[in-house]
Amino acid sequence: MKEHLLQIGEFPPFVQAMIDERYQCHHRSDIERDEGLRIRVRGIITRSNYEVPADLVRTLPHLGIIATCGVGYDGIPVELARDLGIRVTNTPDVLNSAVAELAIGMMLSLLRRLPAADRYVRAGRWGAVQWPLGESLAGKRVGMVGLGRIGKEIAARLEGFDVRLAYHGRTDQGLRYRFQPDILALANDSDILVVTAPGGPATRHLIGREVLRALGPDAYLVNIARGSLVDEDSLLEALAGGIIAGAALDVYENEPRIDQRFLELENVLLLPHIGSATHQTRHAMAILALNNLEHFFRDGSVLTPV
Ligand code: 8YV
Repeated sequence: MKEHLLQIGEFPPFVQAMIDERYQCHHRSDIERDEGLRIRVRGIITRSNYEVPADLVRTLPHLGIIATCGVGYDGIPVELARDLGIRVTNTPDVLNSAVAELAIGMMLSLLRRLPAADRYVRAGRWGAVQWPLGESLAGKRVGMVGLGRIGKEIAARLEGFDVRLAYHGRTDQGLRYRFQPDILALANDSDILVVTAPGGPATRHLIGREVLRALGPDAYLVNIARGSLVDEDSLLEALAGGIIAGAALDVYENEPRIDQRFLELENVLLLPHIGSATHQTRHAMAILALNNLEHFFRDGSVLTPV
């Protein structure tokens, strides 16, 4: 007999097939129609870019585990889950490379204006209009805002690009990269500021008007973490007003209905939250999430608790 799960969010077809092979999945609309289903739900499977509402969790009397595909859990009521004895699991590490690779691609796309160069060729402008020079990544000062698992993977890859690395975070980790306890000082001393810190109330709008002004008119912002870390009104003002040179965003305060003002700007690269979006990575994340569920239903244990 398959365990019943509440599924929040859409999964790639191959992942959905893996889930359906093992579990009987219901969506929120199903359990709102049928109270009998509500009491049968013992687990939630979700993705880290979806929210698991606290009021929903409270209505599932036999819920024992919330398993997310993703490393972030800022959309999950973790404290409530803890109070109710509900395990919460994520999928750390298996997505580090994919996210780090994308961050490097975002930086190169910004500095060499790769999307605009592609459009220039496709528009038949090559030969008619000279393509403007870009910026080298080599020699740049890169400031990492947060140096956790993913930040360290980005930094390790950047070492091959002959950049100067520094980082801001809660503590000095004693690494070979310079620690900067003051985020304004880090921004002031960076050509590229890369945001990799976790989302949540503690980091909301960490990147605001002051940090952007400290970053300066020849510098760039890259956000591969969570939209909540950046005050988007300040960012939009900085991009439109030349306060910073440009930005590359994979995450936004409101996904997928992002602030339409971004679409009017040429100096921002807009990606649709694809940090972990590779076949290999999503497969590994699904396996880990399913292994968490399997362990829990077998003996109450989990592999990667948050
Ligand atoms: C997930 C994310 O990787 O991992 C995270 O925290 O930001 C998300 O991109 C994605 O939703 C796959 O489940």
